[in-house]
Amino acid sequence: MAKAALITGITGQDGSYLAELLLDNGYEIYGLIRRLSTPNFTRVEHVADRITFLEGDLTDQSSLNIAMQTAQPDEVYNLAAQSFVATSWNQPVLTGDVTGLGVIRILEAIRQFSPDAKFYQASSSEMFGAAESPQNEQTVFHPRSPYAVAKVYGYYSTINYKESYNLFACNGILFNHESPRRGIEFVTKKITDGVARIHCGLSKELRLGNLDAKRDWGFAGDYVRAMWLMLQQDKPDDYVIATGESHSVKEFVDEAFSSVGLDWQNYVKMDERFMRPADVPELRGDASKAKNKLGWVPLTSFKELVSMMVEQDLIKYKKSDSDCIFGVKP
Ligand code: NDP
Ligand code: GDR
Repeated sequence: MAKAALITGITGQDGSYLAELLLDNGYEIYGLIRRLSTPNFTRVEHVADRITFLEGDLTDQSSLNIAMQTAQPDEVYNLAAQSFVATSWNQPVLTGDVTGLGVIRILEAIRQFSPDAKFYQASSSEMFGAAESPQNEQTVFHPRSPYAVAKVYGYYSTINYKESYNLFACNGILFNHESPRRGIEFVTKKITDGVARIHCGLSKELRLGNLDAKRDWGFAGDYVRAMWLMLQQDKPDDYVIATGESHSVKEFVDEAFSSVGLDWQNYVKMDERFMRPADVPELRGDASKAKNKLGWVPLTSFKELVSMMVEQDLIKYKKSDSDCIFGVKP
């Protein structure tokens, strides 16, 4: 019989790639979606007819209970979150509620209605924050944002429910992963979209914050494979997923502008509005445990990632190789 999976955050970047992977593996998929005045299926519309969507919200316990009872899943992937770090200073309470308490709510729904389901929690390298690089599963957390603090709560809740109720519950501690489907406010997508707009004459400049921050950037398509692998093991465990390489925002900018033959220094402007009250200087993960135990390695290089994203954004604005559509909005 086909396995059933419930994915929260299915309309997000990772949810869409994970849905594709699980469908390819013959799963029956249930996707939790929240009620919006304008439904947002952009990232999953190509597979929407193969997914059963269930209405629910991580802030609403009863909706999670109903979703769990309806789906009776073998596997639950909790990808939903208020995931934008910068917003977490403007909406710290909401971020704590969705990104932190939301994890306990979904664990409670599993405990009561589907205790044999295997659970994946989308934990984050942001939990390491100010800790020295490279970071692995033993590194002590030093979260630097309300988002990161909420993720630490979700991380320990996942371990606590495993220890208290013997649930099969895993944390994937994923470092930054990007793709052409990345939300526009995240720095990589903002840069590749900006490069495409400038290249097509739709913009003259790109305003950014801290160019010195370093991140370990991988490709989301590679990272959802690691999520799935964690739930195929005999025992639940926690894993760091990363490429092991870090690059500064400036290096990402340079690579993206160079790929269309432009010098970034002529276009990029520093803007205080995009600086954070407390930033994370460098994240660089050591994913040796995932390599040894899951057989997981990233397949996409930094250069391939940047060029994949720039290329997709150029297609969005270009009519042909030499022509750009004027006035198209991102
Ligand atoms: P996105 O921001 O692209 O997607 C977030 C998803 O959560 C969306 O589907 C969104 O729905 C949903 N959501 C938000 N609030 C609620 C709520 N109250 N109830 C139900 N659903 C909600 O995130 P990513 O795909 O990039 O990330 C997936 C997960 O992995 C997140 O938990 C993120 O924090 C974590 N993570 C991400 C990393 C990365 O580099 N991408 C790295 C490490 C961890 P809607 O479409 O309606 O807004
Ligand atoms: P991050 O991603 O905070 O690492 O969280 P983001 O792309 O937002 O920022 C990365 C770094 O770039 C610097 N930066 C800017 N960031 C944005 N968004 N906009 C700018 O203009 C800009 N200029 C410089 C930031 O200061 C930061 O240092 C992502 C999210 O996906 C989280 O959900 C996830 O948990 C972590 O990655 C791992």
